[in-house]
Amino acid sequence: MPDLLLYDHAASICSQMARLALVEKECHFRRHAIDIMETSEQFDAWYVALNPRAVVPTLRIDDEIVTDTIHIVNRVQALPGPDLSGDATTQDWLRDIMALHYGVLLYRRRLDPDGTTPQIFARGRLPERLRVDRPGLDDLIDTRLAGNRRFQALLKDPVGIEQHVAGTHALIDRMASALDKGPYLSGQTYSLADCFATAALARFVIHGLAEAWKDSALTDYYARMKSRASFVTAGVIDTGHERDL
Ligand SMILES: N[C@@H](CCC(=O)N[C@@H](CS)C(=O)NCC(=O)O)C(=O)O
Repeated sequence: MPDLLLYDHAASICSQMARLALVEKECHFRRHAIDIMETSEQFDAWYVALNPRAVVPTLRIDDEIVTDTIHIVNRVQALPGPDLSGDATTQDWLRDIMALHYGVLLYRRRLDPDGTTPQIFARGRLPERLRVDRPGLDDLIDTRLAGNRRFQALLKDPVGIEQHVAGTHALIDRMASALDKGPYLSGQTYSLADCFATAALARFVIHGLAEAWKDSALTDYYARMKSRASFVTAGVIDTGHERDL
């Protein structure tokens, strides 16, 4: 087995997906925590050299660097261990679960009674600080600032928010329907699709969306996913305050 090192952040949904894939693949791996919140270590030069988009997770496999969660879990699937490939729908599930805007689901609930979202404002200011603290990141910072402006504009648009929430409900319904065919999302055995679904459902629980599936097959499914040892070993989080995400 190669040497595996995952650069991740405990609460990040993408990191939880990658950890679930590694644990379910029965890989021994080490973790290097990247503080993406307080000290913004993802913008440190050494990390940007590994992951030019300055996001987590990143997987090092011996001397190979793999970025992007979908690439990471597919690369993990190619390692020796249980087959997590699922059926022909697996890659669609990975794409569609990843495509949801988890930030909208989080911030639409307005963290403060006065309607402000302090973390977003802080994150908006962060790139400006980085221009001074960590020079040489101008393109990355410009991209982040533009993304933050789009995000803040979206959060002021109730119709846009509603579209994202409706898209989430549609995906929840599709997951529930897929479970009519069998115990797992993609095929008759546990697969990468279940890694993504578990981390997403855990996040939906925190965002108050669990009501949406309470009468569906997802209730039993989520209980089964939670009872797998990987839920704890991979550090999947479905409790706590949104402010900590
Ligand atoms: N498409 C990327 C998205 C990764 C991503 O957005 N990661 C978040 C955590 S879930 C992150 O690192 N955020 C830090 C930041 O935006 O500065 C992937 O799949 O790896």
